[in-house]
Amino acid sequence: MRTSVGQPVRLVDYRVPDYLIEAVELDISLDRHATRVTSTLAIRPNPAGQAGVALDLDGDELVFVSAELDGAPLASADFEASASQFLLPRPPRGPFTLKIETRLDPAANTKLMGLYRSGSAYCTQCEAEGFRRITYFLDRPDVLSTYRVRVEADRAEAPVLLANGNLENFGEADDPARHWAIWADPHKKPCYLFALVAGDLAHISNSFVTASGRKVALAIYVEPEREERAHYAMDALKRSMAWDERVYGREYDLDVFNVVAVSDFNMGAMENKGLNVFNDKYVLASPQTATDDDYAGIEGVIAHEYFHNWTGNRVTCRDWFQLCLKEGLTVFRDQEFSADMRSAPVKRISEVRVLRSAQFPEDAGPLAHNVRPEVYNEISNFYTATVYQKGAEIVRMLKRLIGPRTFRAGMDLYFQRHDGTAATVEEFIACFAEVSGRDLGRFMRWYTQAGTPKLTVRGSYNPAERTYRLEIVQSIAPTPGQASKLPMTMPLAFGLVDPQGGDMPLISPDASPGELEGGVLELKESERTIVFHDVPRRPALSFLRGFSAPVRVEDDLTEDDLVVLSRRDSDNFNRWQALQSLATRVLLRGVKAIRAGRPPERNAGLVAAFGALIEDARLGRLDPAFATLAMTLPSEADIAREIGEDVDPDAIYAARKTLRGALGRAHGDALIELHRQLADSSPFSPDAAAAGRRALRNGALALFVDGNVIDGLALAHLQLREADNMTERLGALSVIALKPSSTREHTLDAFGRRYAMEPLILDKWFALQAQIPERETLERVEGLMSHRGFSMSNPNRVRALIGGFSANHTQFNRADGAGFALLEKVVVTLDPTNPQIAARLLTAMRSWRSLEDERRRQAEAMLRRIAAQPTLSPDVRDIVTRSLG
Ligand code: B3K
Ligand code: ZN
Repeated sequence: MRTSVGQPVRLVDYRVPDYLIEAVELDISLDRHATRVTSTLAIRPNPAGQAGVALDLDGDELVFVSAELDGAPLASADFEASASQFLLPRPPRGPFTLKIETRLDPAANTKLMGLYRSGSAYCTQCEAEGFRRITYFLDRPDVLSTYRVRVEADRAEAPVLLANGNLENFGEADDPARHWAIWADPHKKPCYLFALVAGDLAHISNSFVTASGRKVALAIYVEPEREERAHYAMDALKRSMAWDERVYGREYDLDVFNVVAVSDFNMGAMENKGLNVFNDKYVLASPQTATDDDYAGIEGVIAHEYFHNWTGNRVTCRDWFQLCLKEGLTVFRDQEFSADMRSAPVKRISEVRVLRSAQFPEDAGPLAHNVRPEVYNEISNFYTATVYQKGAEIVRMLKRLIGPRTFRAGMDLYFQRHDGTAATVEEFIACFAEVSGRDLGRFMRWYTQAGTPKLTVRGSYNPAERTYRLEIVQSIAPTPGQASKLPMTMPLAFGLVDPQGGDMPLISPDASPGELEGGVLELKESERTIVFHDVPRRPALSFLRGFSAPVRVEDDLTEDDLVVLSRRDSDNFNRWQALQSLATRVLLRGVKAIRAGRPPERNAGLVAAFGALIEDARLGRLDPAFATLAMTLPSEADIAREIGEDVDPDAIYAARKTLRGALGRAHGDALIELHRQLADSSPFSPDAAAAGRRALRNGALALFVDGNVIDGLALAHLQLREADNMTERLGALSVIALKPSSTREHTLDAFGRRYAMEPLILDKWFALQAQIPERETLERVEGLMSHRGFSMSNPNRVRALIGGFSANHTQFNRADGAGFALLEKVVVTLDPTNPQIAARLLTAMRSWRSLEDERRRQAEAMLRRIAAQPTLSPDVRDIVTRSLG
């Protein structure tokens, strides 16, 4: 499946490879500008492929040096080698050995794909198509090989030499200033899982004994002096290993497991076999440098990459269209892990917030695509919220539909049947169909139809008959290339909440036997009506408990129902949802009022609900982490998404600010008391309970400030001075930064100076300033681009400052287009050096069509200016073309 530039790759064109590469021997002699790579490939024709065709290996910006076939140099007439291809037009009919030498310049590799330099170390990133930037290869995930890798480097420059698998041998090179190590990976793997790291790195070590009694040596490598910050990641790794054994029966399968943290990385982390490479943001933590969210992020990403060892590595993907097979499934597994480690309802709410804020807009805009896409121009652009988060939701629904025991049986069958192979989504689903005896054909549509389904839900109570009638209709709006959609199977968890307390029994002749036992209805068609009997009084419908399907719901609940649910629902997710829905209604009316020149209403129900919430939190009747989320109003982007069209960000901002002000004023005393009560003098612990209390304390402070600016800012300064951890320090700094005051600039400067040598903390400082909802923010961001701590070549810095600015709803979407123009400048500047990050930044334009006229015009003009650039990377070209399409 070689991609010629500009040619889309299509799922229907998949063909098995014509050649297989059984074994790979790599000899890599590292040098900053002239690394020599000798690759010896044991190749044989694939009996299932076409016989006698040319061998066509992928390359990308490679410098060819020499080639040998079965030990003899190849004559120039017998092959073709260019930067992007090595072609053997007439390969031998049987097995043969091909040896190719290439030369690389890692120091000049700014794309951070292939072999590159990060700080003083060499490292690699191969997924999806980076291996071809190291050597010529069949760079596709269905070509699985064993690897033996000799790495050689200058001893002083790179005392540490790592690659995948187990360490086989090491020694001194002919040149005594250099040394080498040989790593061998016995497990067959696709080349995207290849990794090599070399440099002057420090490490911490530990060990894990597997369920069958094998001892695995664990190590985490970091920049020297950073070792102390790696212990939490190590702890998370050991918990992940134990969890995968306990919950999925999956053991680790090598003698060593190494993790390396690097500071220049295009993504979060990478699951290379036995040698995970991480963005240092997801490894390094200490109470002084990391927030509780950082700790949770580390736990989740460490688990995610570790879990890939089975879902991704042992069973990999046949082709990149199947990406969700490893990513959606592994996200689901890491979500379950974090839910087990922390509070499950809080975790679920956080997941749904991410899904709604990142995936729903993608699914509703021009970049919408199937969870399993059918065509792509640039695969790097498909590592999306749809593939990851919606992909995880599909697995979650599957588990709910067939039950946990059958789900586990299906997973066991999947591992047993596909271990050591490259699988497809169909093969995955077939395992569950087999163990459950169900036809999952309709369920498969979740993979093949883009767009978020909408459920219209109507409930009516008949007091004379004591019946409650529930009608559900599903519909999906057209998405690019898909005009009409078919109904999809989904589990709908629900309950009928008695306003006097408790759930009512679910009795209905319309349900299939056993269906209602777990309070889950299965929707299979576009409509379903069900009548419940013996319903003593009108219930409040608690629909889509636990967010059992990734859909939008349009219901007919009254605001009184929402208040009842927010207080009484046995499902914590829906208690949170009820308050969100109530606040959303109030905010939508507020936006309308503001646009019509009227003041927004003061909603007594919502004010009272917040009062009850704060009171419950103060009396310890609520999990603090849950109370924090319940107290968080829908974001500006959430409200924009609800409005859907003709969006005016300034009106949204004003409505939200007014409401927060009213809530902060109405409950000022209670908030200040809650804040005081949550002060914690015990030693710092990153555990979920302590983190929840800090989150609530920050939340109480922020809401208090919104209603009581002067007293609030004084309290924030006090918290900033007294804090002994980054969560409270940053919580205080945020409220100070987001409000104009005479002390703001001084406070921000002092923070920036204090952490001048801490890039990951500066990222927080960049992001925070980029989010200030004021007109001057644009100039501030431009100024920060020249800050000593900022670098356009570091993805974390760019994501913090520019990504942070694109999330600033009022300022990025400024009516004069200056916000879009800033993003344009960055995208065009970054594109030649790091196209992946440039393309990713540009996806901030994904909802441009929902803006009001003037802003929409400005957004379109910006996209057209980028599209008109004479040279663009395939990455940015793809995003801009689809965004305009
Ligand atoms: N599999 C990698 C992502 C690779 C992205 C390539 N553009 C990390 C992960 O999802 O675990
Ligand atoms: Zn992943």
